[in-house]
Amino acid sequence: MPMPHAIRETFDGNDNIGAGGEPQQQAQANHPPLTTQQGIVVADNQNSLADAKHGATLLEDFILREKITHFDHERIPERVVHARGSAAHGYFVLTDSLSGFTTAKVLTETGRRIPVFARFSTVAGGAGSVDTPRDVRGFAVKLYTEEGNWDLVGNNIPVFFIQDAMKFPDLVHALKMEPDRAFPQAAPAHDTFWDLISLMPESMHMVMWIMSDRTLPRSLRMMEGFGIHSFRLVNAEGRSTYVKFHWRPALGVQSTVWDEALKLQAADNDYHRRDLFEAIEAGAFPAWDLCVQLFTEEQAQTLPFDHLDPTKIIPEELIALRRIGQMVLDRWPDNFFAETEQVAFCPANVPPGIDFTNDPLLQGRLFSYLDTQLLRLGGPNFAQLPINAPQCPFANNQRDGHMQTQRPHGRVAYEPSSLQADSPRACRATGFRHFAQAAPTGTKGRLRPESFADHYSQARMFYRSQDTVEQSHLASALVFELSKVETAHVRMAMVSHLLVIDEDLGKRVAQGLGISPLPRPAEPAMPVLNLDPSPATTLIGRMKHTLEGRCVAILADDGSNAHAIAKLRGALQAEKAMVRIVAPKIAGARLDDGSLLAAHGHLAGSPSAQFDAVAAVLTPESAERLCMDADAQAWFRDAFVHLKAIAACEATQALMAKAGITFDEGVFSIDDTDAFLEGAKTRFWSREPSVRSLA
Ligand code: HDD
Repeated sequence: MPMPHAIRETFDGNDNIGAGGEPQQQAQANHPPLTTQQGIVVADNQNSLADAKHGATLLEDFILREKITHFDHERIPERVVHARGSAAHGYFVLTDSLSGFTTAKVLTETGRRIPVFARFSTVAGGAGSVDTPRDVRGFAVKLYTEEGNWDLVGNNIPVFFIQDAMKFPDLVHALKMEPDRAFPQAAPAHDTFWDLISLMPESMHMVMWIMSDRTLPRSLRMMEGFGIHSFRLVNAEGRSTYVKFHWRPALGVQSTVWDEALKLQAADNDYHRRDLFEAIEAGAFPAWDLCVQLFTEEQAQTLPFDHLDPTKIIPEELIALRRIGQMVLDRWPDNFFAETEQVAFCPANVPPGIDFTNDPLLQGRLFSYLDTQLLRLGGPNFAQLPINAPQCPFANNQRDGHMQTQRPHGRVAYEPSSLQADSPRACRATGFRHFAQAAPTGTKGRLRPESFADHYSQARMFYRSQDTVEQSHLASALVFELSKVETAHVRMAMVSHLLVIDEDLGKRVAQGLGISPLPRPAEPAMPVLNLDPSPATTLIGRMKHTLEGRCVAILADDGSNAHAIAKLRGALQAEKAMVRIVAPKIAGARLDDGSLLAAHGHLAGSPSAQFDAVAAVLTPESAERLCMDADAQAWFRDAFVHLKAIAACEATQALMAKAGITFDEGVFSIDDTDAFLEGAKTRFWSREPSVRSLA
């Protein structure tokens, strides 16, 4: 009797597919022959070569050996930091020329599409770790300009932990899993991290940012990106202007709440990667504005801090952002390994007209990235990989090495030469010219400028700029993190720093940790300034009031009202929300008009943490049944405690009551579509004190 499926195994040799005929897909496709790496066509890709049935496998089987050897070598070392990442192709278009400031065509020639590849990453976790831990996100963009590759290798936070690259290995060793026990994975909440931080006051400003909701982005599409360091733009006359680069997401900034981020780790390890993939596949291409802060040496001298110190921002309120172009990501990579994994960024990759400053962190980075790629990608020819190769003509006299894929011709691999007319030559007119910076005078040594000594003023500015909800989140995050620290004196040391940043913050955290009496405040090297607040550093007030980019779930079951669902779905989609149907069974729901509504996810596997707002259209019978279901209760309860808008029909009220939901301004009747749509564009922060106690 034939098997019910199209594919049936056979056990007699060459062909493992057949069911009284090839499956249709097989028949229509035009498959190229499978070959070895040497181009030999393979006849049987299922069975090893043996000397008889039940016999020994023969060493002669070159096909088996090649296949397994290649497999054994498939992994390359993962990045020592930023190992977990997701990336996409796209383009950058300049809209406002900086021609007076730089010769770089990418920043002067408007209207051209420059191909880009952008990779977003977490820092601490391994390549197979989760997407939503509390962590800084890498924001690296490779622009394939016609004057060579420009890599803007930044983060979603505008400052860094340390002032000097010398400390980077210590920072990373302290941050990553502890070397004896190999945990925690992908999380800063442990002793070694906070031990180092508590002994390194220069990191206090960064600590404020990482304890804020910035490190819990709702989506990679809703994060800002920052080049962090001051770079230089250099114009045709050789004049330099300082520049800081900022990426601003078109969808606005948005973060999750901590409990939601934790639940997302359980619900979907790949939450951010999937979100980016699905958006691009759906044609909802994420976009970011490229903005610059431009300033002169004279302006820099008037700032109350040193802009060459990467633990400092220049508040937008002091030097405004100028929007100069937009990046759009519109194509998912064909192959994760070939592109996302093998892409090699390096802050030293800049086209003529962009140059570096003496920021000591930047200077160290200029060395580190090329060095790490040599190990990670196995030799000096990694720039020839398609994802890394420039998309402009390139030629030099570098030769040989592992995995050389080019076939340079001729006798000449040196310069100057007189033997070969087409050998490459340095070109003064268009070549990279380093900015002729006057060397500062002084004495050689392991030195740090006095102007780098203020570690607390901007930390205070950041904390005091946040609104009260954000301050509570930040204080609660510190309590959570430090509660995971087993060593009491490390907790104490951190509180003594916090008391300097802001006394109230220090007291809140001390109370949350049960520390009494308070430790003595740390002793800053210089007086802490009360800088003007910078509202641009906040998140909540700057969330964009839109459904675009957001995802709303509708819970339906057999018998649900087809009209109500269609009406709500249509209204949401008209405002560009992504709508996901959730049902108790993945086959979907048979609605009251007899139609089958296909489900995107089943209830137990689609927690509400994955959605920005939820709605339910149920029958009384279904609601009663779901009252006994813990997943259904959690679905509503979590949406409520994650401060999301909820719309429900009359029948669902009993289930909501069972889930402990009390009616407030964020809970709507399913009939009040307009109000729900407005609610789904935001979060109900006023609900928070009723659902969790914050520090
Ligand atoms: Fe770094 C990777 C961003 C300081 C050494 N870094 C890496 C990536 C990002 C950043 C986004 C991942 C790129 C990708 O997607 O492949 N790093 C930063 C920022 C820093 C910073 C914004 C401070 C402003 N990094 C920094 C220092 C050093 C490094 C001070 C060493 C002295 N970073 C590396 C590295 C990595 C890296 C070891 C690991 C993998 C790689 O380079 O390609 O070289």
